[in-house]
Amino acid sequence: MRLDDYLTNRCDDGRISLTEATVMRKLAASAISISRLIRVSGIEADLAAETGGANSDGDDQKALDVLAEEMIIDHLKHTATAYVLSEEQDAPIALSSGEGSETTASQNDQIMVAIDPLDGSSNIAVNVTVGTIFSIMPCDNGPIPCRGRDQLAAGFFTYGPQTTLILAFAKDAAPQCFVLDEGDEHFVAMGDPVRIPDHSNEYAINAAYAEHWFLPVKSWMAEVLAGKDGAYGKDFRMRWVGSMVADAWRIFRRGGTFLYPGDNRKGYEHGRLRLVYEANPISFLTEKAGGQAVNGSERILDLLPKDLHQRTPLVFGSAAEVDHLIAHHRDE
Ligand code: AHM
Ligand code: MG
Repeated sequence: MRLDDYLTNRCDDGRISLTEATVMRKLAASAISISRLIRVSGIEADLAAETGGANSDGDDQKALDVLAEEMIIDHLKHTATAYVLSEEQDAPIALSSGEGSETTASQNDQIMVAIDPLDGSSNIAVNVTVGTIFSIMPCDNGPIPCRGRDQLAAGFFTYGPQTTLILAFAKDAAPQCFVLDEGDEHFVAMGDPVRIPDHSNEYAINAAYAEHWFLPVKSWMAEVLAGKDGAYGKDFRMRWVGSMVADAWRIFRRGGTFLYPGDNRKGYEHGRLRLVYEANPISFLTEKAGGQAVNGSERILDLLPKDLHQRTPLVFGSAAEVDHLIAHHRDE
């Protein structure tokens, strides 16, 4: 089934509003443009941008994450999106739905979209998967992000060997995966709704920071490394792409645990990932898929964002494996 029909069905059965369907169609259209841009000119454009380069016409070239953000904003103009919150911007971007709006949303229906336009963008120059993360939120009191549990929808695209999408709306029982197909014109549903297996023997963490970790993560890691003869009682494999979207896609397809904890490097006390742009949408999808997402001991979706760019430690994935990590935090 095409994404278009999938959204129409959800509108028809009242699960989502026309506003949400329209915004999702626009996000998909912008992802198709970003995917093409990366394939055609990704590496050259990004390298040129790093050196402040210009193209053959003498135009300044922009880094791909800025181009990706511009594409998304252009697509969301003339929808009921009142604000875009972007990881790349200090302040919310106000959009006026105004004339030519494709939905008839009243002021009350207006929504807000938070985006990480190109997650893992440093990986483009080495031809490794990157992606776009989005969160659709109500916009009742201006550009103030809601708790993760109150998101209307969330998902992410990956631009890798395949261009993919995983998506869930608030009233969905589980997320659905899509792949870009049919001459790169349409997203098509892949298989059944997503369910993350409760158990896994794969984890993802940047172990280069091990000496800086706080005690709960150190003691969890010691158990993991002890393998089947230790307290955990099983052997593990490690995977770390360095693009959270790529690690997350793998976990949604076959289970596993992802960790970007806080550590005692200056500025990393709360990890690296942003609550509004990264942790909330990933955690929304994770819980819909039967997994768990926490900052160590607290559920990510219960955290109240205090700052647009606030960071949070993030652990998500297979429910039983995340339980182990939570137990280490309680023990400390
Ligand atoms: P970004 O949004 O600036 O791309 O940063 C987020 C990325 C994640 O995709 C990835 O998991 C992490 O940063 C990698 O960080 P590190 O280089 O510290 O391992
Ligand atoms: Mg990111």
